Order: sequence, then structure tokens, then C-alpha cells
Amino acid sequence: MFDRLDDTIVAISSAPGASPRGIIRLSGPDAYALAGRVFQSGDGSVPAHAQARRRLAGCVSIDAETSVPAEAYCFRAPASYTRQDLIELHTIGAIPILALLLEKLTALGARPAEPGEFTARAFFSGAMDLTCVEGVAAMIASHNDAQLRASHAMLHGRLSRTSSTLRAELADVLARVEADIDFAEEPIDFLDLPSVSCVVDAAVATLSALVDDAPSVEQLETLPTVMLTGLANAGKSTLFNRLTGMDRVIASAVAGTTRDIISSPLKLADGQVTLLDSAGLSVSTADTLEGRAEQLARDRLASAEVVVLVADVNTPIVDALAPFENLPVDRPWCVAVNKTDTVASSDVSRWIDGSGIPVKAIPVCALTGKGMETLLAHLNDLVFTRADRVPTDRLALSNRQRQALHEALHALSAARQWCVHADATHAQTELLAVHLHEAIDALCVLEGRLTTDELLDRIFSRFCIGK
Ligand SMILES: Nc1nc2c(ncn2[C@@H]2O[C@H](COP(=O)(O)OP(=O)(O)O)[C@@H](O)[C@H]2O)c(=O)[nH]1
Ligand SMILES: [Mg+2]
Repeated sequence: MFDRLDDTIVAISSAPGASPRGIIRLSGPDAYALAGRVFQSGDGSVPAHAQARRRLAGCVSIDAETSVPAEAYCFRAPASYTRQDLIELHTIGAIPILALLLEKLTALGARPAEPGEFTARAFFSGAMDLTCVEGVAAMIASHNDAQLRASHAMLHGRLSRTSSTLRAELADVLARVEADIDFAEEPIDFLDLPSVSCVVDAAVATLSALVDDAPSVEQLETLPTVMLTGLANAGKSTLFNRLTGMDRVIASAVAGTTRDIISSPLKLADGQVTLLDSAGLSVSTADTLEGRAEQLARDRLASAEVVVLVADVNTPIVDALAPFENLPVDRPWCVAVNKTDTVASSDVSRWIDGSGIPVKAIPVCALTGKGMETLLAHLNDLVFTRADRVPTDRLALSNRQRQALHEALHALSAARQWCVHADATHAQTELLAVHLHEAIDALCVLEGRLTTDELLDRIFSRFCIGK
């Protein structure tokens, strides 16, 4: 992958689809010359003469007659994302304009960039290490604030700083250990065991705290789930379709119409969730097709993060609650009081007041969409303001990073054991050197100083074109 790092690449780097601003990015030795062929600045200055970190206002020409307003953002090597000459042309985010510009620049000699190739250039030029690359990938994939903050911390090198500081300290100890081995015959004693123990202990403590505290990036990237549940015919599927704006689920007056678990992404104010619809629950679960659908729904209910009990306002609350031996008290939940179009509003109030449930009950009408805004706002509060969900500013770790940290910890624990049991014969000192080498190598893998093509493939495959 990424065979060439020294040619000039180009890509549309704004998000797909129409938007007020679209971005074409060029990186490489001919970036300025090529940009100058399509961009004219208002004051007659040419990108090739622009100094670092300049913004030129002007236009880009689409064809002989047409030009549209544009700005050129100029970054000179090495003070750029890729450490190469890099220029971004910002113009109207219309797909045909961006596609034409891309075509023109490619015809002039720029190579269309592969997914993640700009970030790969940043990595191979040493501008960022592998943990920061993973931070960029996580940021692109983030769906909500918690993920964004976790990826931000990673992108800005919190993990790499910790790792490289530890690596430097361990390398220093290793140098002394190796001197002790090399000059075993000399009277000088290079190895001060208490100070070695001290560095190793501190490294073990730092790494253990990291591994124990950090939430998983992969887990953060899975969307929180909100599940609709309740008696058959309460209007779950109608509500699902209404909330997601789709006609995914067959809603019908025949009880038991929904048998599988249906899911769809749902956008709330502070991020996305997965909304789930399932079979209705009843008091007894027989071993029938309906019974199995119900069991599936119960199993899924156990792991949903937020639960919405959909209740028909014509059904007494005791009946609506009857199928639940254990209401999801361990999780946030609320009640959507549905079919409010079929009764007077005083009856809705009476239903809610008389229900005695300890959570919020929101009157809705899935058929007409009444009450949806209140329900959506409350779901947002339930999902995104949970203290245990938002990992404040804690660092999140990818599985790969966690594995590298575990390997470093394993080697350091062995080094620590060596220190405890050392009788300081030189043969054993070599063993200590091996453990320290292993720990340093694991940290090198973490930072991407030691990589394989397969590992890079895996990481860069998460990127899209233009990043
Ligand atoms: N009048 C009225 N009928 C509704 C409302 N929501 C759902 N229904 C009807 O109730 C029946 C059962 O709905 P459905 O969504 O399939 O219920 P589910 O079994 O809980 O998924 C259907 O005939 C729907 O049209 C509502 O707000 N008002
Ligand atoms: Mg249904």
C-alpha cells in the first residue's frame, strides 16, 4: 500500500454530498503549480509565490467560460499536515463542480489519492505516530460527543506522549544494563538495582492505570441502543416508523406482526443511536413462533441502554406493565403514552397521574406525529447525559493499542520479578535486558515505530478518500 510518497496527490476532502463549502486537497511537490492552473487569486498573486499559511481569495475556473468563487489555503513543507507542500481549494460544495475540478487536476498530472493517503503521508514523514493516525480514524468515525473527545485526546498525542516518555526512561535503564553486561570484567558497577526497580515500578503503574481506566474505542464507536417495548398492538412499530422517518416495519392491527428485531439509526440532538423495534411482550411466553419472537425481544431488551415502554392509553398501566417481571430499573427508561388521539386530553392526564410510574410519561400519537419532539428531546437526555456513558476526558484505547500495552506490561512485570529475585549474576542480567527490550519493542509497536504492512492495511482501511 502507498507505494509512492513523493508524487502529487489530489482528492475531494469535504464530506460527500452537497454543502456550502467543498474542499479539494493537493499534496506533493507539484501541489502549488497544479493549483495555479485552476485557481486565480483576486489580487493577481499566484499560489506558487504564496508564503506558508496564506489564504488567497479568488476563483477557480471550471471551463473556458465559467469560474466560481474560491479560496486557496496554502501550507508550505514542512509546516503542513503531510509535511509536503499542501494546498486546499475551498469552493462551493456542489458535486459537479468538485468532480470537474478533480478531473481537471488529474488530467494536469495529479494522482487521485487513495483512502487515508494524506494521513499516511503524515505518518510516514513522522508528523504523527500510529496512535494519532488512529485518533484521526476514530474522529472520522465518531457519532457523538464522547467519541469525539476520546478521539481528540488520541489525535493530539496523549497516548504517544506517555508511551515515548516511558520508552526513553526504559531505554536509559537498558543502556546501563547493557553496559553492565559488556563491561562485566571492569570494576565499575553500572547497575544500580534500586533505581532500575524504581523506573520499572513506575512504568508498570503508569501502564496499568492506562489499561484499567481507558474505555474501548471500538465500544464507543458502537451506537447506544434505544429499544421500544410494550404489549402487542401498543403502536411500537408505528412509533418506530414515525421516529426514523421510514416505513421499515409493518405496523398492523394484527397482534404479533413484528417478529424480528428491527434496527435503524436515529439522530438525536447530541449524537446518533440505534433504535430497535421488536415483538410485543405478553404475560406468558409459550414455545410458539410468537413465543420465540418474544424471547428474542426479551434477550435484546436485557442489553439495550435505554428502554421506551410504549403503552396504549386505552390499556390500564397495570396491564401495560404486566409482562415485565423486572422493569429496566437498572437503566434509564421512560413511557411513551400512545394513541392519545383516541381519547380526550383529560383522560391522558388521568392515565399518567394514576400510573404511579417513577419515570417520565410522554403523551404521543404515533399516527400523527404529535409529541415526537418531546420524546426525542427526552431520549437525548436519557442517552447522552448519563454520567457513566461519557468518559469525560479519559483516554480511550483501540484493541490494538490495548494489546501492545498488555505486552509491554507483561515484559515489565517479568523485569520487576527479575529485580525482586536478582542475585545480580551477569548471566541473569542478560535476562533483564531481554525483558526491557521486549517492553520497549511493544511501545514501539504501539507508536507505529515497528509496523507490518498488514497492520497498516488494517488501520488505513478505516479511512475514506481525502483524509
Ligand atoms: N389511533 C391510533 N392508532 C395507532 C397509533 N399508533 C398505532 N396505531 C395503530 O395500532 C395498531 C398496532 O400498531 P403497531 O405499530 O403494529 O403496534 P405494535 O404491535 O406495538 O408494533 C395499528 O393498527 C396502528 O395503526 C396512534 O397513535 N393512534
Ligand atoms: Mg410491531
